[in-house]
Parts: sequence; C-alpha cells; structure tokens
Amino acid sequence: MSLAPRRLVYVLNGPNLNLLGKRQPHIYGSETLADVEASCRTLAGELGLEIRFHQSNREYEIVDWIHEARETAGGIVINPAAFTHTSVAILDALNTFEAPVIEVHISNVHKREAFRHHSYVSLRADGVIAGLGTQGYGLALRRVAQLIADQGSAVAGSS
Ligand code: CA2
Repeated sequence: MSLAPRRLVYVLNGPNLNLLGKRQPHIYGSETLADVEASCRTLAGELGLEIRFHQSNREYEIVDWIHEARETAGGIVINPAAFTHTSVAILDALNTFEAPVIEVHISNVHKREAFRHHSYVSLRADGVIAGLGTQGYGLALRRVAQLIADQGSAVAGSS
C-alpha cells in the first residue's frame, strides 16, 4: 500500500447551512454556502488539495460521507451545525477516521446559548475554529494542508 499522504479533503456541512447568506446575516454573515464552496475550491487548488464539498440536513448522510472519507481522504473539515451539540453518531463515525479533523463554526458558539457550548465533535477534532465567520473554512483547510505536509515529511524521514 502507498504511504503517500492523501490530498483529498472532505468539507462537510450540517443542517440549515444551505440557508447561509439568506437568513440571519447578523449571526452568519452574507456569504452563501456556494460562495464558501467557491473560495474553498480556489484555496484548495493553491494548496494542492482536492475537495469534496457537501451539505445535508440528514444526520445519516453526514455519517455516510465520513465513512466514504475513511477510504479516500487525508482530512475532514466539518461544520456539523446543530448536530455538533447532539450527535453521538457523527462523533462515532469521526472516531473511525484516522486522518486530521478540523471542526469549524462560523459564529462564536461560546458567546451564544449554553446548549451551544458543548460539542460532541470536539471530543475527536484535532482543532476547532469558532467565531471567525466563513473565513474559518479557509483557515481549517490551511491547517489540514499543513498536517498532510507534516505527515509526508515524517514518512519521507522514516524511509
Ligand atoms: O456557527 C456555526 O457555524 C454553527 O455551527 C451554525 C449552526 C448552529 O446550530 C451551531 O450552534 C453553530 C446553525 C446553522 C444554521 O445556519 C443558518 C444559516 C443561515 C440562516 C439560518 C441558519
């Protein structure tokens, strides 16, 4: 089996994020999810990554994409949205994924209602970004690219 690091990154988005830029701009800003996807694609190209960008309102679809990522991807960037605070299923799926996971929240969840302060996903995430707006997605991709590069150097150093 090849030890070359995988350069495919899944960018996963949970429920209601399809409404980004269309409602509650005071909380989530005015960029749409299509805008976020476009800027992630541009940045991924610059970083030498390929991305699969998905959004779903259904928990099982997110679990299925994580299972898919186990076979193909070198990292996951995930904004689980409300599932952050409820989903043991998404946590369990992420716990089977062996490469970097970065959790992103557009808003600063710690400045909001108490129920948003707890994240199941943070029990697995290698890093968490909150409150940096949609810019957080790009920063998360940069971090995954760095971790993939570090992994490549470690593999080269050990051969
Ligand atoms: O800040 C974030 O990114 C959140 O993950 C967004 C979730 C919320 O449940 C989390 O606590 C924090 C909500 C996503 C809903 O997105 C909308 C976007 C525009 C309009 C309405 C909902």
